[in-house]
Amino acid sequence: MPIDFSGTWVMETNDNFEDYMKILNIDLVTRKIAIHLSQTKVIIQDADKLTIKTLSTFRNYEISLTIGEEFDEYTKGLDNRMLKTLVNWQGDTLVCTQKGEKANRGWKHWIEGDKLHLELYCEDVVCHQVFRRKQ
Ligand code: VLZ
Repeated sequence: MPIDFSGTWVMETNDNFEDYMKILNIDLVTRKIAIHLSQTKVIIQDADKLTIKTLSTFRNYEISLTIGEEFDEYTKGLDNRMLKTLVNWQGDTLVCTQKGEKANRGWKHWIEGDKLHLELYCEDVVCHQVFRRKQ
């Protein structure tokens, strides 16, 4: 029985997000805005179905997927690329691979205590974000 990521999670730290945006070729003006945003994750997990909403005052981003099934992801409002995306369990960690123009792209979500962790990676860049559960 895998753990449940469902809930609303508020950003506490966002390490190296600037380099992650740079490696995705996000323009300077957008980066200047996005670096200061508090992001909120709203996750709805229902058996093997997953919806992850990333909310901010500037831009929102949402994906819905079935764990273990590859889907087409269009990163609209982020770097606007087409990806072949696959999310799987690796123990209690959700591991995502995003195949496309950029090498070694993906992310991992895991929970430690009352904190939700997210590692976003692309090429040799890793961004680490931590969220706390909203009561
Ligand atoms: O999250 O891939 O939780 O999609 C940043 C929104 C969203 C703020 C970053 C505006 C998406 C940025 C991170 C403008 C450039 C991501 C996945 C894992 C789910």
